[in-house]
Amino acid sequence: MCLPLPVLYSFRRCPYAMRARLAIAVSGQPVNLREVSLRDKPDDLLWVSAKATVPVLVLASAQVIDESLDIMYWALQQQDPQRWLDSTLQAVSNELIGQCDAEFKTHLDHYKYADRFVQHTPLYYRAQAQVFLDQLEQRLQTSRYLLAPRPTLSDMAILPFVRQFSAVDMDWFSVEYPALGGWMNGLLESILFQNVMDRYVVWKAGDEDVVFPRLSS
Ligand SMILES: N[C@@H](CCC(=O)N[C@@H](CS)C(=O)NCC(=O)O)C(=O)O
Repeated sequence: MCLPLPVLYSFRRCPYAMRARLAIAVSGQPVNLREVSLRDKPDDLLWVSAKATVPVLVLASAQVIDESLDIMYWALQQQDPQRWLDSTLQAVSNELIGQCDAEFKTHLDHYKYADRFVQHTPLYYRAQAQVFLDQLEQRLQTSRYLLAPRPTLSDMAILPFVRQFSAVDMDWFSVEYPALGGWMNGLLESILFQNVMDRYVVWKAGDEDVVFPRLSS
């Protein structure tokens, strides 16, 4: 008997959901995707995860995984055809992703929504975020990807956040971060990234299941 597919509650533009979808897509493990409106979250999501952030993955066993990095690990543990997981890189990978999710994400939000954080100017917040980005730029001077000559977990976990940062002022970003910009654009142009940015209509209870990734893509 076939087990039902895991259910992924997702939001297309959320960087955490993007990283989860990247790992799910590369793993080849299909899921039923439920696109969520953050302003009107479905009860089914609130029931399985009281903290009600996306992404959330509900396995056939009813186990709930509600942290994006844990979803990435789960997917890659099913299958990791591009070897994103590399135990020799795990410590440095955790460190880099940890910095992204803590300090950098905070500075990024302040920079992106500077009109809501008027204690400082946008350029102040941008300079704070740059501490992390400078580190990435430096790594990419000597390595094609952040930790290896091929993409690994940290590239894919960090990419959606660099993308968000770059979009605030793309002209400035491209000049300031040539290596990081090249790295980002190469990954954004990949079929994999394009697949994870497919559009899904907002799910509501009773809707038919929609499989991610789409077979045609
Ligand atoms: N630590 C969580 C963070 C997820 C998160 O904050 N997602 C945002 C959307 S990008 C969210 O769901 N926010 C709740 C809301 O907007 O109501 C993870 O890594 O999955």
